[in-house]
Amino acid sequence: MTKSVKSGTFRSVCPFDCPDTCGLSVTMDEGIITKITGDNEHPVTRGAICNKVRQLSDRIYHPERLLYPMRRTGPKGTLAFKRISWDEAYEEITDRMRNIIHEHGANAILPYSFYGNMGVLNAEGMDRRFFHRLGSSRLDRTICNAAGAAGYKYTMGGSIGIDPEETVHTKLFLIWGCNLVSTNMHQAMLATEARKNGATIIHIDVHRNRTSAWADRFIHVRPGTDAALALGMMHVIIRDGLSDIAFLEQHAIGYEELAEQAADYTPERVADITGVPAAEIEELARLYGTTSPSFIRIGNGLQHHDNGGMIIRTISCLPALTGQWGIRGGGAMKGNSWYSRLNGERIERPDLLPDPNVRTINMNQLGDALLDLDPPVRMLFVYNSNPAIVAPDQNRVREGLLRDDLFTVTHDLFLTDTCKYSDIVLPATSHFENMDLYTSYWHLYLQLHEPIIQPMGECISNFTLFKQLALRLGFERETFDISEKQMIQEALDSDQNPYLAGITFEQLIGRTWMKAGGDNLPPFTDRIPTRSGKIELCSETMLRDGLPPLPDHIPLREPDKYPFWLMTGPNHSFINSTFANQERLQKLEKEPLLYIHADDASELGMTNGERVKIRNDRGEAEVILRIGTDVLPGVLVTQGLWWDDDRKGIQAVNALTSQRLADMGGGATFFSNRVEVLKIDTKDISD
Ligand SMILES: Nc1nc2c(c(=O)[nH]1)N[C@H]1C(S)=C(S)[C@@H](COP(=O)(O)OP(=O)(O)OC[C@H]3O[C@@H](n4cnc5c(=O)[nH]c(N)nc54)[C@H](O)[C@@H]3O)O[C@H]1N2
Ligand SMILES: Nc1nc2c(c(=O)[nH]1)N[C@H]1C(S)=C(S)[C@@H](COP(=O)(O)OP(=O)(O)OC[C@H]3O[C@@H](n4cnc5c(=O)[nH]c(N)nc54)[C@H](O)[C@@H]3O)O[C@H]1N2
Ligand code: SF4
Ligand SMILES: [Mo]
Repeated sequence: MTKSVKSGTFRSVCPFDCPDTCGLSVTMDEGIITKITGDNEHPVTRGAICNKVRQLSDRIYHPERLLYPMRRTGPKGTLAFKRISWDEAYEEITDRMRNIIHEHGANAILPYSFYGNMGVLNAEGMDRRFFHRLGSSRLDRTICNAAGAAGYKYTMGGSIGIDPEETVHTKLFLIWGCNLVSTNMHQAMLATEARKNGATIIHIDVHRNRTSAWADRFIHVRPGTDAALALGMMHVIIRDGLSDIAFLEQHAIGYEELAEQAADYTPERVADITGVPAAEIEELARLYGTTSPSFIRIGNGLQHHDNGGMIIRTISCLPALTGQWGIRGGGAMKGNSWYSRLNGERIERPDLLPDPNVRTINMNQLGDALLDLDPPVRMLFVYNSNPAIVAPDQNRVREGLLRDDLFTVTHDLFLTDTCKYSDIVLPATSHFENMDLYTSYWHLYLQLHEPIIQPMGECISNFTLFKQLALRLGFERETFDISEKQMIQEALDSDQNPYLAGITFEQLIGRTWMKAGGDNLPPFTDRIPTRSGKIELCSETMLRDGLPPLPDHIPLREPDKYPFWLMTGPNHSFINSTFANQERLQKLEKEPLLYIHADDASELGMTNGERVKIRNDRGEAEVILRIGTDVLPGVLVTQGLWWDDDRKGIQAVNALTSQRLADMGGGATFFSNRVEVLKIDTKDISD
């Protein structure tokens, strides 16, 4: 029975790429959404959601939402499109696909997607199955957490942390390279609850931001030096006899080697590297070494550096040193996707690949892939992503997108900057219009979503789009002509993951959410998924992978040509580039700001509120100066992935970032940038 003409309150799930994956409560009046709040009964959401999603109906009913397929009628990079029918769109796309495959081979086609919608069917379900069967080039989806996931895995074996609900018992929080007041608000709620019971919250960051204002203490660190800070803490903990030897003997390997390594990281040396005074390092280490349970929330900021994998690998060794795993509320968390991992093989069907050795393209190197690869990419199929804004080295990406012999299809809800470079633009439904299954990469609840409104205009879901394309290309009906329900059942049918035992489609329909591992997920099991089954403080696997086996500080690699380090992170009111076209949220963010230290600004003769240019060899962007002491001298921070369109030709920050990969996992290096700051009226003299 359709709910679309109903009035009342309905359950939904937040689909965005945010760890909190909230349960939503949606009020409808005759089929129209009138109010969105947090679900009071959801155990983690507990009625609270962020301002962005409280305003989500602005996005759903936005006058600029794409409602019909369109074909490009003018030059690439402009907004010249005309409406076409779905039949025309399908015919053109499938004809192109057949011709490209015939003339150049299927690997000339490249999908490009990320997590604009986190639902498994729409982000890693029918789409993946389709491209596997097509035989296109594969995309390595490394833009977010690849380096950190690899680094954490070397220590802990997988994306396993503690259940965040347990952190209400924590006594000491280290919020490390995570702006969680903006990016993981329910972790802030849980920590605030713990604080009422006496917990202390310490924020370690390069930027004194909203999270620092909420925390009890702030530790200001230089960019990319956190591995040294963690090693300095280990130095003090080991030196002062604060290690939990009994725990280490039972659950870890490599303690002696690590102790030898940490011996070199004296507080004085670490102070030189990090900018954190030696006395502060001593104090932090002793507090961490003597407080239990302690919990480290490891953020994504750290891994967007050249050395991000090693930083996270190093920090994730700390809880073992003081035996925190296994104590309620103790341990760490970088991500928790291990617990709710679905049957990916079954739904994505990599076995359908005609050539299992087909090339894989790292999504952080899209610019080079479009411009330099041989054989060239001839069709780019974008969905769930906005690469013209989010991918590094934007000018190279756009140069690639401008190629006359590249055919680009983009499926989205809006005419994004990427759409402007596309030959065919297809309208996507919002998640409210679809069935899907959601897992979180932070909490442990799986949530089923049933559609609550009718598709708008001629919008279709990713699931339907790729199913239709498959059927029109004559792919096997038994594999592609399936329902959403069937694919959800396949996803949940996993004997590989014991934490999903008892979680079925039928059970979820009745309850909406179910917790992976039930209510008693052990915070630490005797065997973790590393090679040794133990926490690997010294890692043979790393050695085999050509990496140093022990935690270490490895300096950033961006050449020293320009005077400042620039960090380009997300902001409070957008999710990546999603929401950046909504007026009310734009107004809250005002303009892209550049945080600079007062000494640097005065040396440059610049004043607060001045519009300035940041530039390097890759590109430039304009920002408004915010002078103070929120960043250290020599460091700059800007936040938010603003659209170019709305900024009258001023480039977005990824004009400045590099396609260079991080030390592990093929991760992105968005934060390891060197730039200079120029007055707008000053001629560039550095060329
Ligand atoms: N409001 C909002 N929420 C979001 C998103 C969003 O865009 N907006 N995006 C979502 C996504 S996809 C992700 S991946 C997460 C990201 O959210 P977080 O995990 O919070 O990661 P970032 O905000 O990228 O960076 C976190 C912090 O790292 C700091 N940082 C940068 N370099 C260093 C360093 O070298 N050392 C230290 N100690 N700190 C450093 C930055 O100043 C920043 O405060 O948030 C998700 N939630
Ligand atoms: N400089 C810099 N760059 C960054 C980052 C940074 O911190 N600094 N963060 C990086 C990180 S961590 C991430 S995760 C990436 C995120 O990069 P993306 O995943 O590309 O994120 P968004 O910009 O939110 O773009 C998602 C797009 O998907 C569309 N979409 C939403 N739902 C659907 C759907 O159901 N179907 C289809 N077809 N489309 C849909 C949205 O409208 C939106 O245009 O950006 C990265 N880029
Ligand atoms: S964006 Fe994050 S905090 Fe906001 S409603 Fe969605 S899941 Fe919750
Ligand atoms: Mo991300």
